[in-house]
Amino acid sequence: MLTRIDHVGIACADLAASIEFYRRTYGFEVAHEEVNEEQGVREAMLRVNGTDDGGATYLQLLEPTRDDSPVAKFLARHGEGVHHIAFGTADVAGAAAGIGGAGVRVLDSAPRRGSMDSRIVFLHPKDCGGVLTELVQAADQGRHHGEG
Ligand code: MC0
Repeated sequence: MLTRIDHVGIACADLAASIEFYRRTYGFEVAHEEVNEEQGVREAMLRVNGTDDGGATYLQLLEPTRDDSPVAKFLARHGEGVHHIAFGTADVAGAAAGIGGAGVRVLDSAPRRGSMDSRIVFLHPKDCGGVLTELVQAADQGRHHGEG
């Protein structure tokens, strides 16, 4: 059902400075940048392996765009660091239904738009051993499964 690690989300206070750290220190380059107003983040996806066709693994650097956003709250409470882990699936709604049926709180009643037009659902960290967990269906995985 969950077939790979799609990305690790990392909360940062200054996106440009974090991008520069990952470039200078590890040689990772930005594959994609966008603002997601619904989630309150400005984000950069740094590809670690694979290609941008639904099979890659990324580091996702997240800077809050507003003070009441989840990432702003996380930074205020914990400081910079790992914010969530995201598992890739070909069927995010089905995976969420299965996991929710096992008693884990699913935070989104329907998939929302994530990075690069993916479809995403979050699971409550308190039901996942303290790890905010995201399920991701990449845009082209939907097409493979006839969902446009
Ligand atoms: C909060 N908690 C976390 C956490 N955020 N624990 C681990 N990892 C995190 N990231 C813990 C707090 O420490 C606290 O525990 C408890 O959860 C309640 O936290 P809170 O600060 O009072 O905040 P709530 O309850 O209002 O909201 C927490 C919740 C929320 C996880 C439900 O942040 C949420 O719905 N997150 C999902 C959306 C999201 O994070 N979006 C940003 C990334 P204690 O023990 O101290 O009480 S968007 C994204 O990543 C997209 C664009 C993408 O991937 O494509």
